This record gives sequence, C-alpha cells and structure tokens, in this order.
Amino acid sequence: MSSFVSVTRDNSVAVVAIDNPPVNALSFHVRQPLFEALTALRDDASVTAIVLACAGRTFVAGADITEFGKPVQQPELRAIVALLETIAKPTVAAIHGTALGGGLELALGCHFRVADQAARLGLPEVKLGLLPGGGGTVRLPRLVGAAKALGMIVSGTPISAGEAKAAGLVDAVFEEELLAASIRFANEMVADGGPFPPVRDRNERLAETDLSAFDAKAAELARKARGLEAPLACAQAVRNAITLPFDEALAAERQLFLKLVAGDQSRAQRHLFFAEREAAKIQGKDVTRRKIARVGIIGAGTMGGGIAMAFANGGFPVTWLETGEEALQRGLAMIEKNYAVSVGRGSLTEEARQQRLGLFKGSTDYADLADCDLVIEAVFEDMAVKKVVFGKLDAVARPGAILATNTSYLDVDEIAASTSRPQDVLGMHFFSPANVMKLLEIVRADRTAPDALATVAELARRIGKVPVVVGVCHGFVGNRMLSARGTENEALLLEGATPGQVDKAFTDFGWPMGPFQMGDLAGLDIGWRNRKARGQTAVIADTLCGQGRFGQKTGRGWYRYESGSREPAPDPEVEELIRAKAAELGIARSEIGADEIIERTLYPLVNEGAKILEEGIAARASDIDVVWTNGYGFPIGKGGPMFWAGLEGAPKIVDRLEHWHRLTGRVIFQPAPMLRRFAETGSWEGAGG
Ligand code: 3H9
Repeated sequence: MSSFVSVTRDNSVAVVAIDNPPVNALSFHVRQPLFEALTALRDDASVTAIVLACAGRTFVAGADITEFGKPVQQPELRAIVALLETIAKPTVAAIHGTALGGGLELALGCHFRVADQAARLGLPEVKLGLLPGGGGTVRLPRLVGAAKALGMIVSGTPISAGEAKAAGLVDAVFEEELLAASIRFANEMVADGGPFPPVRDRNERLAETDLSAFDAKAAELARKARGLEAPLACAQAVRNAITLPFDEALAAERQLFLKLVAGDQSRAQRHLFFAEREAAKIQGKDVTRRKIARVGIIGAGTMGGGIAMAFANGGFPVTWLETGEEALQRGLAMIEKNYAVSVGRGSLTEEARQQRLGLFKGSTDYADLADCDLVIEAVFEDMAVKKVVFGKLDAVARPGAILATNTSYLDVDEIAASTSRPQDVLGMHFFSPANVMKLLEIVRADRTAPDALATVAELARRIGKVPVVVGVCHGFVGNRMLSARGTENEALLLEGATPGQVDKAFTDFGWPMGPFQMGDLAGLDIGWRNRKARGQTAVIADTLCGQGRFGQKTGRGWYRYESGSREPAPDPEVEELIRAKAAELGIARSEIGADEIIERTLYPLVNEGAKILEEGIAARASDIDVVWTNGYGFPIGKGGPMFWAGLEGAPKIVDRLEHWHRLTGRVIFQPAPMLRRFAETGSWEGAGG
C-alpha cells in the first residue's frame, strides 16, 4: 500500500481512499498504487463492493497538470478507468468537493456516483485548451445525453450535485456523512444483485439524440470559439460519441487530446492556470492577515457601485458613503436595478437578492466608516480630491484599517504620504464593471506594509477576483501598456489603414475587439479629457470629439451605429476625415497589411512589458500575462503578451522594433534591454525587484 492510496474494509465493502493533497490530482504516484489496489480488489472474492473516495478537501480535481508535456508514465488514467469497467461487483465513487476533469472521468468508470450536497462535478479541460482525454467525451453523453454533455464539456463549467442528480450523472445525493452513506449505498446495491452495466454499455440516452439539433448547437459554439481549437475538438469528440462505436470514439478522443496537449494554445492556457495562482502569492507567506469583516466604499458612481456589489456578492457587509443623499440614493437604486436584472435572467434567486441588498448600509457621514476594516475610495480621478478624501478617512478610520484607492493612474505614494499611516495605504485598481471583471491590480506603494498587501490579495480571491501586485507608475501595468499599444493607432490611419482594417487585424489575432471599436464602446470623450488635462493631442480623435462623436453612446465615433445598434458600421465621413488630415500633414497614404499593424501595436506592448519588468513594477512576466488576459481581452490561447513573445519569436520582435525605431525614432520602438536578454536566453527570469 502507498501513502497516497489506502484500502480499508467495512465488512465486505472495500474503501479505496486517495490522499494526494492539495486537490488529489491523479499524479503518477497515485495512479500506480490505485491500479494495483483495484486489480487486487477485483480478484478478491471476499470483497462484495468497492467505494472510491478521497481524503482532504476534495474528490479528485483532475489529471496532474504539471505532468502534461512530459513522457506519459503507465498506468495512465484511461487504463484505470478501463480496469474499473472490468469489475463485476458494484463500484461507487463517493464525491465531495469537486470531481473535475480526470477526477470525473475516474468516477465515470464506476457503476455509481454518489455525492454530498455541496459537491460540484465537471469537465473543465477546455479551459486548459484541452478536451477530456480519459473517456469523458464518450461516457458523459451516455449518462446525461449528448446535448447536456456538449454544454458541459464545451463550457467547462461544473454543475452542482443537485443538477448532476437531475441530469443522471449522480445516482444519489446525501445529506449525512458521505462515506457512511456511500458504504450503505454500496451494500444496498449488493443486495439488489444487479445487473450493473458499465457506463460504456449504457446507450439509451445516446439513441435519443437529435443529430441536426446537436450540429446546430455545435456550429453556434464554433462561431464563439474565436480561434480556439479546444472547444471545436470537444464538440467533435462528443459528436463521435453519438456516431461511432464506443471504442472508435474513445480512440478518436485520444487522438484529439494528444494533438491539443502538444499544441501552443494548450501550453498557453496551462501557463495562465499556474500564472494566476502564482500571481496571488505574496512574498513572505508567513505574514499574518488582518481581519476584514466590514468594507467601506466611498463614492456611489458606476465604479463605486461595481466595487460595492463585488463585496456584497462575496458576503461582506458594506458601508457605502457619498457626499449627498441624492447621489447615495441614485447609487442604491442602480444596485437594486442590477440585482433585479440578475433575478430576471435567472442568475440570482430572489432570496439571494434580498440577502445581498441587506448587506448595504448607506451613509453621508465619514464617521460611519469608523468600524470598517477596509475602506476603498472610488471618487473623481483627481489628486487634490483624493487627498481631501484620504485626509477625512485618516481622521475617522480605526487603527490598522486598510485604506485603498481605486485610482487608475495617480501616484499612490503621494496619496499615502498625505495620511499619517502610509503603511496602511495601497491601491486596489478594479476594472469596469467591477462586479464582473476578474482582474484586480493591487498597487504596492513604497511604504505599504506586507500584511496589508497579503490581506488584500487573499481577500481578492475570496470575492472571486484574480489579484496581481504591481508597483507605482503612471497607469500601473495594464493602462501603461495599453497606452504603448495605442501610440501608433493614429499614425496607422494617417499612413493608409482604416479603423476597420486595424480592428480586423486584432480580431483575427483573437482579441474580442480592436482598439477603435473598444474606444467607441468606452467613450472617446474619456481619452479626450485626459489628453486635454495632460496637454496632449490626437489629430483625428480630437476632431471626432470636437464634432460630438463620442462613440456608441452618441451613435457615432470611429464607426456609425445605426438607430441604437451596437454593431459598428464603417463611416465614409471618418475615412474622408482621415484622408483630409493626412493630406494636410503631407502624409502619403498606402496599403497597410495586418502584419505591420501587429508589429506597430503589439510589439510595443511587449516592449513596454519588458520595461515594466525591468523596473520591478511587475514581479514576474507571468503577472503581466495575467493582467492582460483577465483585464484587457488578450487572447488566452496566446497566453498573454509576454508568453506570446516567446511564441512569436523574441529575436524577430527585437529586429522589427529596431526597424521601426530607425524609421520613426519613436521611443516605444526602442527595444528594452530586458527584451534583448529574453531574445538571447529565451527566459524572462532574473527580472523584477
Ligand atoms: C485533466 O484532467 C485531463 C484529463 O481529462 C485527461 C488526462 C489524460 N494538477 O486552484 P487552487 C494545484 S486536466 C496539478 O489554488 P482552490 C494548484 O496549482 C485537469 N496541480 O485551489 C495550486 O498549487 P499551489 C482538469 C493542481 O481551492 C493548488 O493545487 N482539472 C491541479 O482555489 C491549489 O489550487 C482542472 O482543470 C491539477 N489538476 O481550487 C481543475 N489543480 O498551491 C483545476 C490544482 O502550488 N483545478 N492544482 O499554487 C481547479 O480548478 C482548482 O484548483 C480547484 C481548487 C477548483 C480544484
């Protein structure tokens, strides 16, 4: 027996328990003893049934992702599942926590699956750029039907034990202690006497499939895949389960899996899986966390509202402060409306809505923030205004309370220095809408205390955010790089491109939208105001704004939006304006290809990332990837800008940046030393501070 797999007996029922913390992944050191234990129990006549369970916080959460890309060590998962299916006595998977990926596939090898009420079950491989490669695509449809399986496998979203029971995936959900209930269930099955067909032989649900409806659904999903291979492979594999004999479908699944696991997209998505977890770790793990029970939010605008909802959704009581009663009531009404919409859509129950609204306490008096453990300021983006707010906060907040600013650009050191407690001050840069967007840049100021930082990083994960710690500079990691990405936008237009061509180069790359469409969505007036404040100009964008063309909200911007539509239509007036400005400036226009658009926008993006790394504003290259994939729509199949730089070829990027630097003299094209080093060594290591 091994320390990772143990076998105990409850009379004639054998209990096989996997114990491989933290999530019982099916590493080689689990698979081998598991295979041996199951073989022995199959052949042991004194055993009448087998319960497969897990120690610790969860059932098996999948294959061991760290083993992908390395030579496969036997026995692999598929062999264990196949072995399970040769066992004639009842086998029962007892599921608590999460049965995910290979974990659920293992459970699908059993005759029965039972779960506790809090369990969740799913095949999330698609999120790693994969498909279930342990028979999940051929077995799950046999239990839940092809349409349901398609939805689960292509989305990767786990379902609750209750839903799994209704769908036919689990046979019983227990309120009482799971192991005892599972053993009782196993004994009942023994008494029942069977027969117990393995899942592979249960074809009734498959026979019900409406193939043309299935194909229509699969085609719709393919349209949404935006260049990602895994969702398409998932749909193909489930289709094979319907149309091919079991063994052929299984073999086809294996081929699809091997292709995906060796591909760049899955490598990129696996990189992001670990990058997100790494980013959440704060140096000095041992620092104690401060207790956060109540959160204060200052400012009842859109941003403050989103932040307040994010905390209420995470179960935190919120004190919400505004200067005037009217603005406060407007904010509260906005939140009520948002929650009502969620109830209408079915994504929130009426009970949960009531409960969340009950967490809000509105106030117009700073003194009411005195019992808050964390206060986040989300007021107007102006240093003088922020300092006044922090001055008032400093006067009322309890000692040790964490004081955060939601600024997108301003100097957090300066804000901290305006208080008597800079060690408690940091930035929490949420992205709009803050109750939806996952990214949170946590800005570490010069004097921020490590325990304040660690507390906020942990808290962020508790409210479902992906935290990344960044240093102080104009725009932090995300917005500073965004600015580098957009520097050439107008030059590209003046030299011959149209907004539509630039945006298409972006969407072909895998972005959800290009920079001009994004500008129209966000509102062109925001950038205009910022430029004016900083004494900057943008010839075309400024002219558009001067004409009141602020984007979607005014029906016109870089594009035209006919009668309230959100679909951008090319606007000949804009193209004429671009031609006229180019002529005025004496710029000859000519065709600009997609490659050049990428070189002049995304290569500077990577270059700025390298500078950020060099300056220690980000601690790791992978942190930058987490920022860009979670906050700015960088395609996950390319792993974020710093990972993509490796795929694209850093020497090529350096070479082309040098070319554009020679041609234009613009500083964004000057290759950063860190990028040059990456081009030489192939590693971003050794960066950061
Ligand atoms: C698969 O199964 C393929 C098969 O179909 C075919 C095979 C042939 N492997 O997320 P957390 C680590 S693909 C290795 O912070 P939580 C994680 O890196 C797999 N390591 O905890 C972290 O390490 P560290 C399909 C893993 O409570 C630690 O565990 N399954 C794995 O917030 C804690 O993780 C999935 O995609 C793994 N499979 O969430 C499920 N999983 O402490 C992936 C986790 O060093 N996992 N680690 O940073 C999850 O979704 C979440 O981890 C889970 C727990 C919900 C389970």
